[in-house]
Amino acid sequence: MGRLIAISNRTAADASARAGGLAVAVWESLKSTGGMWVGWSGNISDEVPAEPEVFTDEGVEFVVTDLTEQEHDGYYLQYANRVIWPIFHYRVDLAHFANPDFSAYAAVNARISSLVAPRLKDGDSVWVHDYHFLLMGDYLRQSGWKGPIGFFLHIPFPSPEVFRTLPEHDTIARAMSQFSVLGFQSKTDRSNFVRYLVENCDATDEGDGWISVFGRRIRANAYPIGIEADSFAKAAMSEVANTAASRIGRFLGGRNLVLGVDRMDYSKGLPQRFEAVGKLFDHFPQTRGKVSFTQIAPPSRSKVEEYRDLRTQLDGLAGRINGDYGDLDWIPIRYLARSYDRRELAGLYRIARACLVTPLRDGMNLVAKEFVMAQDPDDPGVLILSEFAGAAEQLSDTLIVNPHDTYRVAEVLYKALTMPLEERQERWEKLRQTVVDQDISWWREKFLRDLGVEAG
Ligand code: GDG
Repeated sequence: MGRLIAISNRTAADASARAGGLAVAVWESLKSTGGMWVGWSGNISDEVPAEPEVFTDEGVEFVVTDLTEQEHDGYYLQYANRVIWPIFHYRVDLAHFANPDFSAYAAVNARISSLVAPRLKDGDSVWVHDYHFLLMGDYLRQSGWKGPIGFFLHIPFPSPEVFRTLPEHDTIARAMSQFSVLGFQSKTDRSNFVRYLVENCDATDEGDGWISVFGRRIRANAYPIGIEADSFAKAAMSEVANTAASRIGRFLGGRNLVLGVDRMDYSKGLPQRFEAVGKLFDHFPQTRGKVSFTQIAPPSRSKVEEYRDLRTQLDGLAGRINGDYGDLDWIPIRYLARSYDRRELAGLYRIARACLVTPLRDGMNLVAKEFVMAQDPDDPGVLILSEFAGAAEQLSDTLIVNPHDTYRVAEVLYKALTMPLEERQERWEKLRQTVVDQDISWWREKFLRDLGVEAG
């Protein structure tokens, strides 16, 4: 059996990073094949290191390298996070184009490829992750590697019209065509990619996932990522979860909890969500003093200006809504810009009456699936999910909203808060079944089977 070689921006070289979800899934496959994991060490050094750091843990070889300040800025902070991220999330208005950043992005892809290529052996399969390494297939092919290279995109792939706003769309699409199997989160993302190839690269969609393009036959499919469903359900009943639930319970004093949990990112639709909650209190005055909205939003990418601006905007919005509607004994919006233990989150999900998962665009959105698994079967809460999250394709039995239509979101939230128990249970049972059936192992096995890897 050949080895599986994973390439991702950050590896789980540190055992604490193997705690959840994706990292566990990749780690298990690497362990079972005696594989290798290659990526950035997370450190910055003054010069490009002559050699990567190489070490083995539980039979898995790690090959990690520091980046220079210039590489980190151009490849990671600028091109990956200020060009690809906004464009792939349909925020062309937030993209900052600068040719030197693309050069830095390409150079880091080439450098990581040069660490992988000499270590590959016949029978190995490569699995590249995410938008940091869109060019990796091309560099590995240039080095002479003819074996399988899988690629999984965790974020959306935009419509061809939006993808074409990326100055380097042509180079990127050509490079992506060098992968053997391309995995997308949803059918929509897959069809956007294929439509681009058909319109711009004279590709043919042969059906059953096969595409012929640039004289090659590649596969492109939707592989919606899942969660460790059973383990999350257990986490929601742990001691730590119970303690978190009773702490927030004391604050709520019998009021209904509406919850949001998101990295603080402009793709997550937080300002629109806050507006929608304000509209709930405005148009449904009977909810005033009876409902409390809590948003957990750990800050992320705070070195990037757009993320700092978002923080300022949310601070203002929460203050305004609390000022307008709050009372001596009631805080309408609680916004906590910090992170909590996974089990504490599970406890909060469990006692929430409704969860607002309303991104403007999202590859999948795992919070939606975690919320489902954490519910109490005797009294499940209601998930309100954006139609623009990849998860909406699988979780269509829940309440689906357009997050831009904030008045409608407020109405749907009211419907969720007043939904009879029987309807809540019926909807939840269907959602639960989907999340359990299509969990993280299902996702990994489906992808690796198509790549031709037999990994446990
Ligand atoms: C990308 C794509 C895709 C959140 N706050 C805390 C915390 N979290 C955890 C959640 C969840 C995860 O972070 C967020 O997952 P998402 O799926 O919502 O989003 P991204 O980070 O944007 O991830 C996304 C994903 O990749 C996987 O392919 O679904 O579309 O954008 O697990 O629970 N975890 C802890 N404390 C917090 O305060 N411990």
